[in-house]
Amino acid sequence: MKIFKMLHFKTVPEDYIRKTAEFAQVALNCSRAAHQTALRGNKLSPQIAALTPKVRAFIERSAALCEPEHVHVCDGSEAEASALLQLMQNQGTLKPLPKYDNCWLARTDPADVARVESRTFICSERERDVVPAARAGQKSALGNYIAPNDYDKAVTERFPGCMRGRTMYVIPFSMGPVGSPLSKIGVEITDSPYVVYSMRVMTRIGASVLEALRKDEHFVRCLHSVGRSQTPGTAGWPCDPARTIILHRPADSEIVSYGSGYGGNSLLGKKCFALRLGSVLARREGWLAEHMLIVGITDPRGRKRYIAAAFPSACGKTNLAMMTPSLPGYKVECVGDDIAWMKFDGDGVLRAINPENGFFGVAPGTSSSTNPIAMASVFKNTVFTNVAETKDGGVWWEGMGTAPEGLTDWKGKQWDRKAPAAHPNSRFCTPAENCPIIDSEWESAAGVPISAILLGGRRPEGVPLVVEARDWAHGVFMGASMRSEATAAAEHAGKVVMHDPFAMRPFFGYNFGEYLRHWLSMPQAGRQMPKIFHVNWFRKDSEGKFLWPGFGENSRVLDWVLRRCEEEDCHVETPLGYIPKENALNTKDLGNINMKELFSIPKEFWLQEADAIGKYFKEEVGEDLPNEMWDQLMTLKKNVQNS
Ligand code: OXD
Ligand code: MN
Repeated sequence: MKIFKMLHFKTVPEDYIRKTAEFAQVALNCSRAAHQTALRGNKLSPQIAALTPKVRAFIERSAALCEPEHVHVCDGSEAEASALLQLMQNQGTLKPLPKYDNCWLARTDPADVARVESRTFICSERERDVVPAARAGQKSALGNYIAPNDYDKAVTERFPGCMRGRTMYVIPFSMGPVGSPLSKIGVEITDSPYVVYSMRVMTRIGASVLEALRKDEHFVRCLHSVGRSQTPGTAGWPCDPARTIILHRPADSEIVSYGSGYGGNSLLGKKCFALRLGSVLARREGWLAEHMLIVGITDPRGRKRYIAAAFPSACGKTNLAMMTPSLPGYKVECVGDDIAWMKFDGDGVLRAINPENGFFGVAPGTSSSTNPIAMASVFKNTVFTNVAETKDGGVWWEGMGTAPEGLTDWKGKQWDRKAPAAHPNSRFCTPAENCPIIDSEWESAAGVPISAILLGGRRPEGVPLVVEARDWAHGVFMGASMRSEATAAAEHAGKVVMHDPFAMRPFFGYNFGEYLRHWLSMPQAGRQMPKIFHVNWFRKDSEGKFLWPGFGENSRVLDWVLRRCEEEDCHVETPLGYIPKENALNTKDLGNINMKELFSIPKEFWLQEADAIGKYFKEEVGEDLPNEMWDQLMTLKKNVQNS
């Protein structure tokens, strides 16, 4: 086996931050001569020598495969961050946004702008581990399967020598507060300084994680390369879109990603680890890894409860996570905006942590009226990607207000107003600690107690504002039958309504039928089961106008949810589940709301919906679908027919 190349700068010189590019280069890359000397003497820097054997072996194998020029183990220090920023400015990946405090703008290659679901695969010995029975040997909407041989082939076709001439960064990271019993550790190897910098924001990285690894050696191996660019002119944003692939092998706790530098394709802690591998770990260990935000809500009497909520991307998840309630006396505090890891504790309480450390939020649509809290969070220590740039070194995106003159669009051209100035999936990457309403318990090692779970989607037609599930199994059925209009976060086009069970469709790490079985197994003696609700902020009237104002007014729905958690008798039964009793939803001072239409349950629509759900279950899941789900569907049909 080829000897791996490894070097590390041990202590950061005093003038590290002040020095320029040249210094950053030396600091991060070490000189070739020193490199050779170290190899000859077979000397490892103390930091590398101190790594656990498993981490060293991972670095060694990755370096032998990718043949980087240099290896740098990230310590998470401020000096390291400054050096990365300097390096990225030199390479043309980032530019400063002088209008704000330590904010940066990246423009990706226009071919590398979203998650590529069609190139995202899960590997296992048996296809059935990943793909439900109904789709055996075919393409599945619920998980792309790749066989071990093809997995290995995909790696060997892409990775050998892919980091030649580049630095290989090693990022030890923790998903969740370091040391929490609910947290997990990963090590991401990447050749992208943008990824390193973003991982600093989105996860906890560095020395404390290495320390934790000394106690428990298990970690998820994440290997990432932007690839050897085939496209000319992509120096600032190297990528290989034609050959992009994102691979997961849950049985080996391994993620391998090639060709894309953006978002969930490259920040491997997020969707790849926290959801795809996370869901497999959760099933194995008896907990839940979900695509859910977590918020704490305090009512006017000072009673506080936490809820988790699953919505597909771009359904206002970050807005709900940072809501400014319009109802007097209510307070919302944010624990997380995207992912929840939840486990029942010894007292039978479902406890949740946010495994992330930052927000990777969709910029367009965020404004001081839709999400003032996000706007108060993002203008410090933030990396913006693919937003438009203003003349005075600021940012702009659609939905932020009137476009100022002289905008540069996300492609770096003067904006001609013919297409959006900011890419619809442009993002801010912001530390969670910037959020003025971050919950005091957001880093609690024990997690926060969850009283209710909300499920939702963007449903312009037929689906009431809020419906409470009759019981847990009914709630699981609601999750299994979730649908929503497609979003810009992935490569789907148009506004089609897609099935997106539990908002997890692109993120299941294993057979969806088994996932449902896992959810159904949650109620056990002594456990306090959260109530489950389905919400839809997006219902429209016959003229295409929203029936509900949304945003801060959604606190009115949360108020009803909390009152239901207190077992208040403020509900009535419908064919779909419980909805608020007449006048039970607080609409005071809201003006003219057509409550009748907002809560109507059109018979024809629901018979069709039930058919569509049945078709989906049959064609996508088949015999792997738990019988309870068929029973629930029958109940729905019967209820609607009899209504
Ligand atoms: C996200 C997504 O980026 O769900 O959070 O796509
Ligand atoms: Mn998400």
